[in-house]
Amino acid sequence: MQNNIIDIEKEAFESIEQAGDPDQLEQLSIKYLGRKGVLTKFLRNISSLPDDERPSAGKNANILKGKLEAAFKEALSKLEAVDAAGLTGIDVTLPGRPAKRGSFHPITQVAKEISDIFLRLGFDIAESPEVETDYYNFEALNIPKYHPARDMQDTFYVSENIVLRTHTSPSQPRVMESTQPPVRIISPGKVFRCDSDITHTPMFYQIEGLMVDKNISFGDLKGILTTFVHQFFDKETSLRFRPSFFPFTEPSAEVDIRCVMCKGEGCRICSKTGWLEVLGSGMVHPAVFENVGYDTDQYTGFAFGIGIERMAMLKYGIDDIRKFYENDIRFLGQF
Ligand code: 2NL
Repeated sequence: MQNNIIDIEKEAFESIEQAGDPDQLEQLSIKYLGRKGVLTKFLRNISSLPDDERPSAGKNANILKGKLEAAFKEALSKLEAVDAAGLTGIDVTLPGRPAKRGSFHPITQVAKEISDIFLRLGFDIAESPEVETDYYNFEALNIPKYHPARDMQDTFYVSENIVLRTHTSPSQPRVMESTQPPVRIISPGKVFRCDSDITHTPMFYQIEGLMVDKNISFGDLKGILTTFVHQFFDKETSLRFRPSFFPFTEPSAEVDIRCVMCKGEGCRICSKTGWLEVLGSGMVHPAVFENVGYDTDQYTGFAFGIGIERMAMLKYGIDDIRKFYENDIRFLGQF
């Protein structure tokens, strides 16, 4: 009998502690103290106990009755206070919802990744204005007036002699004018061309590179760009150097990699050729060196240009360049 009253007390206090609202408390109060309640029944049964147990059982049961009445009162006022604070139904011990963290734009991430590869190879970063003179954007790079690359359809003209730069190359003659070789720089940044479809946006990002010194050969160009492709994609990526033409390099070469989608089988992405063009490059044209005052008998160099969106599209299998600039958080949040 003694044990029984202790069990009732333990169970009752546990239930009171767990009660989440005044209704639950009311039910518990009926369960223990009501006319047919656990404690009431216990008191009623005392008369059937042996003589020597009756006094202490009655006393203990009455003490418990008092304790429970006080406990119900206290629990009810606590719940009402929570209610008054508008916190009903909120478990304040639950961990908070984590705040959403931002992330770098995929183009920023890829630009940094490409820059880091060249920084590790000893290149420095050179920046220059997005609004550029005709001279640095075209003339210095051996693109004369009336060259097709100057076509009004490609270039945004600010005035007759001022353009939005169509490549980041202008930072390179700017550096060469004021520095003697050796020169080893990359120029990342925004460029602008009047063009818009699934592979072109009027603003896009480029990283150009330039290396000038005595005895720089086409072998150095191949070595640096092969290292770059192996670090950016992976060491197993095959590549080829395909003859091409740019006004500012001679000879010129475009770099293709084995198609990342079909591994060379031929698919829609690589137009069934098994190869994907990733960048343009070449040995700097002597006319460019003459424009900046470099001695073409002493110095040679190579240069290259990488489209950042194109690299990001190939790396992540994205088929439409415009996705980068629609600012859809469901797309951007995946990187
Ligand atoms: C491409 C091609 C290229 C260069 C950029 C360059 C810069 C100087 C001198 C010579 Cl100062 N060349 N830059 C050279 C070859 C190709 O870019 O398709 N880019 C996305």
